[in-house]
Amino acid sequence: MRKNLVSVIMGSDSDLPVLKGTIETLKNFGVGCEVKVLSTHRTPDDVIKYIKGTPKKGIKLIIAAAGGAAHLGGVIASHTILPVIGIPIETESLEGLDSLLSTVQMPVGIPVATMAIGKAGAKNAAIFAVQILAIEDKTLAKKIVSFRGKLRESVLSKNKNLKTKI
Ligand code: RP5
Repeated sequence: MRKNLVSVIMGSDSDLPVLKGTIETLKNFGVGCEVKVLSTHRTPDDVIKYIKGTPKKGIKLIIAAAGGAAHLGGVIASHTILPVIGIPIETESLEGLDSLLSTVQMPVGIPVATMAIGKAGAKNAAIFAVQILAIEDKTLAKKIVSFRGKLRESVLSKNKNLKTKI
């Protein structure tokens, strides 16, 4: 495992079951991450303090996950020039549409690269982070190419026994 290049921040530990997909995917690519629970609304000063310290630690990318009035990604993006990837967490009341809109609808100048709601978004956030790091890292680029190859094989293999299912 290399040094921590990615910071994974979630608004609450109740987000952890979804974020496990992010952490595990980064681990599978051999990318180390620092994981934090920090809330824009419940710990606003601590979010800013932590974010200000990330460049010194060698962090290159921030992944921010939050649900409901999900301001975490946007607030983080306003306090750093590191790229921020947002994961909208599914909610009971609005199924995560609230989280999606709060994360994605950023004003011009302060973007948050917003993924899909929930588990798919959580895994894609990690893959997207690896793809960004792969621009300058040939080993990671090879791993992404091999990952894509496996995806292809897994889809095509479904054709083998298709006749017995229809
Ligand atoms: C957000 O509020 C968190 O990201 C979480 O998705 C949601 C609910 O938090 P808890 O009330 O479960 O702590 O800030």
